[in-house]
Amino acid sequence: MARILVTGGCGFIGSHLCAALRVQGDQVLVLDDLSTGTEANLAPGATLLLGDISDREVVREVMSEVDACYHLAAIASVERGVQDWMGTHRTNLSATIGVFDAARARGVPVVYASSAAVYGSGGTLPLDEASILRPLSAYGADKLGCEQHARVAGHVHGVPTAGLRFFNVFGPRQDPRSPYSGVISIFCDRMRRGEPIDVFGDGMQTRDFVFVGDVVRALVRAMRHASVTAPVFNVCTGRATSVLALGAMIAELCGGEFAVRHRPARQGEIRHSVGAPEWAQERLGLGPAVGLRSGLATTLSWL
Ligand code: NAD
Ligand code: UD2
Repeated sequence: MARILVTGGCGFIGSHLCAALRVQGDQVLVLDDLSTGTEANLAPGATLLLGDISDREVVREVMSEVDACYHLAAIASVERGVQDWMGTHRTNLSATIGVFDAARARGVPVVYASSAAVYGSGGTLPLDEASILRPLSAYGADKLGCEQHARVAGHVHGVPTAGLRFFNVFGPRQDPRSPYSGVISIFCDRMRRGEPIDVFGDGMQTRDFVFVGDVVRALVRAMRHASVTAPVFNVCTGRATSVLALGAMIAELCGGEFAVRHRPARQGEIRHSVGAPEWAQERLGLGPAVGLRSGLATTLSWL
């Protein structure tokens, strides 16, 4: 049984990860400030320490009690980075450096959440781990900063890390009520209530939607690959879906019509995003990803 720290363990992805770690018999300590997560998400048997990842003393103290760390706490929204550039930077990059710094005292391995947002635009699709990195948003730039500081953590301080570039993650427990939440949770919630959906821009932008169960499998496997060489892995499906096609698929599963209100395109928005999953699937020993339709059906049945 290992003692594991999960920052952001009361959030969407973190709560699923904590549940999986408990099932495999690990002792789980969650550090979360409940800014977007909820205590109701805390996995049975996990312990919650209410605190801010920017508080270096707190992070140092909890890191001294564990064998490994998953660092997922962040302000997980491109849009919030547009509204509050410095504030999101403090949580998304500075606090991550604090996590690596705390890990170096005992060489605690850290698996952390990066994002497809590091690729930005201009790369050849599908994006693989060697593709050009040109983030368009503060959120993407900070996630790229996390990857670069992970290399420093390994090279200078001997901290083993692995970064996972999640593409667009969806599934149960993604909060549909936050305007900053993922598009799938918002569309599912709206259509369930018979309300129109808002589509930013023309709706022909594409995303690679990956089910949360696949993300958890990648996280669990990635801990074995944490290394001072600071590897990064795509977590994606290789399938691109436009926002309008997504709306149509959810409407079909809900058995109804759907009404669209077009809104101006978001600032800092990426037009097309689809990843190449092969290298990560092979290295991490992962099976094929859950299909979008099947993942959507699971998500709708949770709502
Ligand atoms: P989430 O908002 O549901 O979870 C984040 C958790 O971190 C929440 O429980 C929140 O309360 C906590 N948190 C935020 N700031 C904190 C702070 N200063 N101190 C302590 N706790 C804090 O988001 P999520 O979708 O589960 O995202 C998890 C990670 O995965 C994030 O790093 C995010 O950037 C990354 N990611 C998510 C997606 C996605 O599609 N959901 C895609 C790429 C990367
Ligand atoms: C980015 C990252 C993703 C993750 C996420 C933060 C990319 C490609 N993806 O996701 O990896 O880090 O940020 O958790 O960088 N949309 C609508 N109507 C809505 C809501 C969204 O049209 O009501 C559109 C939106 O304009 C975008 C798409 O849906 O084109 C997906 O939006 P999102 O907010 O779910 O995620 P995105 O792509 O910004």
